[in-house]
Amino acid sequence: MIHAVIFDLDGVIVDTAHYHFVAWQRLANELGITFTEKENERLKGVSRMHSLEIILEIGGVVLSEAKKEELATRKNSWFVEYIEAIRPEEIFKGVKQMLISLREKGFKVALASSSKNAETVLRLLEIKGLFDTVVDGTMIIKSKPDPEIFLLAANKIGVDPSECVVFEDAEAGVEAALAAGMKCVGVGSADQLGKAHSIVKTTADFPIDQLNLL
Ligand code: B16
Ligand code: MG
Repeated sequence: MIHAVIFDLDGVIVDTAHYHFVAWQRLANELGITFTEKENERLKGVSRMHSLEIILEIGGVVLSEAKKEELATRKNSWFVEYIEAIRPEEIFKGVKQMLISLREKGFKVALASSSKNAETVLRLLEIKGLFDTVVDGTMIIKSKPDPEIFLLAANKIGVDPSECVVFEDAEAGVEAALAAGMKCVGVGSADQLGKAHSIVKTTADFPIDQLNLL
């Protein structure tokens, strides 16, 4: 029996993935690295520093740890600037109602985002109160595809991993959910998310009365 639903944030609840891309591309441009939207797929769900390392690898650039810290901080300041304008209307269609319905039906609802900015985004979207627990990038050591973030979320709501369904838009996130022993609904295309138990175009396309059929 499924007792809990765990949501990723970027790309599942709101399109902050786009703001991440714009900020990373700005940094890549400064470094003389061509960074495309296709390559950006590799960054989804992974930590800030790991994202920077992927971009440097694409450009064949090697930098000191101190320089990498400086660049990651610069990218984050742009990202924070971009997301200041986020409004509740930007929540993907049907998702807010989905969160409300899940809790009405007795499911625990958790948020598990690799982002250290997740609290800010939830505040701007005015949906923090719809989650039983929020786990973000400030609370974990290993980011997705490691299962740590989902196992921590399950632990906090007191539900066994086998009774959780994860909604994820990133390949690394699907891998993390499966490694945690959870069911996973991929949000996006089968090319990247083929390992998920089910794939939908957008989060609210998944009928919640089918959670136990996954
Ligand atoms: P930050 P999610 C992830 O959020 C993003 O998908 C990923 O692209 C980003 O690098 C990561 O958060 C860290 O974000 O720099 O804000 O700490 O998809 O797990 O909600
Ligand atoms: Mg995501």
